[in-house]
This record gives sequence, structure tokens and C-alpha cells, in this order.
Amino acid sequence: MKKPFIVGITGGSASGKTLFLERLLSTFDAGEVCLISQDNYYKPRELQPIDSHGVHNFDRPESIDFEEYAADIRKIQAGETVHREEYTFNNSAKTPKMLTFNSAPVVVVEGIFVLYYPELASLLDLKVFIDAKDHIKLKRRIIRDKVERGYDLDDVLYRYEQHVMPTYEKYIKPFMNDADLIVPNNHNFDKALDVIRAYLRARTG
Ligand code: UZR
Ligand code: MG
Repeated sequence: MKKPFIVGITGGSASGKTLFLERLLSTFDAGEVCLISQDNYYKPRELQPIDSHGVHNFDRPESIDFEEYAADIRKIQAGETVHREEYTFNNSAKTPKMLTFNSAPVVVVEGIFVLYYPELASLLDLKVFIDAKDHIKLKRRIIRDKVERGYDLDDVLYRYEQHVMPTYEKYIKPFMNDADLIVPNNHNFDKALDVIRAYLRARTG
């Protein structure tokens, strides 16, 4: 098998990374693409940094076990299969699934810090940055955190102001300059998705 082609997708929280990937991956067969998300490499809650108000901060680069993440990406790049327990966010009632990542011609690496860590960024053959305006990200984040992650509004706003925004400014946005492609996602990303899909399609043949 040819060496997998590795695409990194980053952008601020709630910029639309996951939706972009759902749309992208839905047009490929399971064996053609492998998605390995940074979400599944959060360190356990008890190891998360605590801010000055005693609140866990999940938006620090050290919140992620990037060494394990990079090691697993390298394994997939070498054609191996990787197993990893799903990360269930705030939802302790949810039993984590065991995830299996099979190597594939196209491997997608997604998360807020994939360009920040040189160990991760250096593995990427194509770097995509999804960019949305701050008020749009906040709106999406309020809705998502309520529906999918079970946080209440005060909690969402506190984290957004105290953790998410400072992280975006310091650890995410500066790396926009390192991206090969920037996809604006304030309204929709349909054309950019078509272009990226066709480019990756050519790499699965
Ligand atoms: P995306 N996150 C949680 O909400 N709960 C956790 O247990 C772990 C992480 C959030 C994290 C970050 N911050 O902003 C976001 N907080 O997940 C990254 N608080 O995910 O890129 O899909 O928005
Ligand atoms: Mg996401």
C-alpha cells in the first residue's frame, strides 16, 4: 500500500471542524479514509490544569496527550491499526466505546492543537484551517455544549471567555499562517468542501 496521505484540520472551537469532516467523510467508503480526532486524546479529568477559580481548563495544550496522539498517527501512517477508548466529554453516564482506527489511503487528523505541536504538524501533508467569526463560534458553542456536552449557559460563557478565547488567540490563530488552505465558515463551506474532496479523492485511487 502507498504511504497514507495525512490531512490536518484545525480551527477554533466550534468553527465547524466536525461538521466539515462529517460532510467530507460521508462521500468516501470506510476503507478509503481514516479519521483520528484530537478529542480522543484528552488526558483524564483529574490531570487537567485548573484555573485560578478552581475550574478545569480543557483548552490548554497540555490538556492533550499529544505524544500518544502523534505515536498513534505514526502507527496509522505505517499501515498499522490503532485502538483507543472514546472520550465522552462531560458525560459520565455514557460508557466509552472502544474505537478502532484502520490505516487508509487518506488519514484525517482533526483538533484545535494539531498545528500547534510541531510533532503533530510535521506529520501533516496538507494543513487546513477552518475560520469563523468569534460571535458565530460562540453561538455554535452555546448550542452544542447544551445539546451534546450537557453544560449550562453560565458554564459555557465562563469557559468561552476564560479558556477558549485566550487559547484561540495564543495557540490556534497564530498557526493560521502555517495552513495551506483557509476555509471561511461563517455561512457555508460547500465550495471549499468540493475542492478538498476532489483533491483527496484523487489520493485514494
Ligand atoms: P472542538 N472540551 C469540553 O467541553 N469538555 C471536555 O471534557 C474536554 C474538552 C472542549 C474544550 C475545547 N474546552 O474548547 C473543545 N472546554 O472541547 C474542543 N471547555 O473541541 O474543537 O470540537 O470545539
Ligand atoms: Mg469538534
